[in-house]
Amino acid sequence: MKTAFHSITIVMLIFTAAYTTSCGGSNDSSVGNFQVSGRIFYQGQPLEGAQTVIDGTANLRDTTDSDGLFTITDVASGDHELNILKSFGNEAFTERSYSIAVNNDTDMKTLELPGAVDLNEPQDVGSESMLLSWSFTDAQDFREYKLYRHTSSGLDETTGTLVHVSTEIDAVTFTDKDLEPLSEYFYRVYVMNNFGRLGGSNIVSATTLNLNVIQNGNFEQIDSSSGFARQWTAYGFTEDIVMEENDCYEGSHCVLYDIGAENDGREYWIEQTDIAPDIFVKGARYLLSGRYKLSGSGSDISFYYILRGDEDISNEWDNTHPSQEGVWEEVSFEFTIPQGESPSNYQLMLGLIKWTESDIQLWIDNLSLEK
Ligand SMILES: [Ca+2]
Repeated sequence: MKTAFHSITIVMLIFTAAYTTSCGGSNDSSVGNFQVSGRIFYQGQPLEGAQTVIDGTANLRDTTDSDGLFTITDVASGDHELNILKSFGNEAFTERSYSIAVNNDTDMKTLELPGAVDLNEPQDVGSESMLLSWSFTDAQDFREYKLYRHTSSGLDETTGTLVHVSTEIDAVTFTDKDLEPLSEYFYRVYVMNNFGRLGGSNIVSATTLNLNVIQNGNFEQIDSSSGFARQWTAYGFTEDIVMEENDCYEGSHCVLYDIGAENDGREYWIEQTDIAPDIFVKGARYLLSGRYKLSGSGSDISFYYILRGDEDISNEWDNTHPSQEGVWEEVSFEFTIPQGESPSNYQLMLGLIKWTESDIQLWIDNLSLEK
């Protein structure tokens, strides 16, 4: 990069030298007698519709024609900054600024704008992170990429939050972390040189996924020593709670309560402990849901759940009568995490009570607990 900076410094000095006058800079933008002209190229072609402006002054501006030509008149002698900017339909833009010194009509000849950077649609979108990537700039005076994030599409350097700076021209990916679940985020990358912006990308957005508080809620990960689903513990009449590989709702593992007639009135539980306390947002509403399938004549069962911190936070039960035996159905509960609770961890228990004296089989799969 040192070599590139060095050569750009020389280029800028040549520009300055070529247009510097002996009388030196007054930085006076008041009306003068000179004109500044040039021809602008983009990716090897004359660029139409580029806005050129001197010192940001309203009456010292022009837009390039179909041959890429511009002429700004009434320029006073002295040092000025010429800014060239081209906006594209997708909100991407490319720009470059030149320091110029004027003491007569000045033709800047051929000026090339760097290619606008394409920001790709976010990938690997999770509940709290997503991966951003963009195309390389072709600007030889590249200094850094600056990636900004915002919660709406009105995204620029002032409204956005700077989340990443990369000074390597080929370092064009970044995983943004610590995002909120179920939230939409917008991104834009700016390309900078030592003097300012060289362009801005299009704006992309994505919505983060729900945060599933439950680990291994689909029971697909099996502990090799116990043979039971990882993160889960069965208790109560554990000999009747087994892992099943056939006819699961999804994947090749689910939990089967295989209960004989003599077990009427007994309780069967699986639990997940050590749920990190910071995973819940206090005051937020959560949905606990899962799939179940019941067979046997016992259509009268109750699901229970208990969410426990230092003490029970929420518990409910649901008498379930599946509309059709042997068909997967959904069960769900909603609850709110109360304010003021600060347990060291949470514990979630899911239970079953059978009321009738009959053989039943109950499969459960795809448990989730989402904000
Ligand atoms: Ca499963």
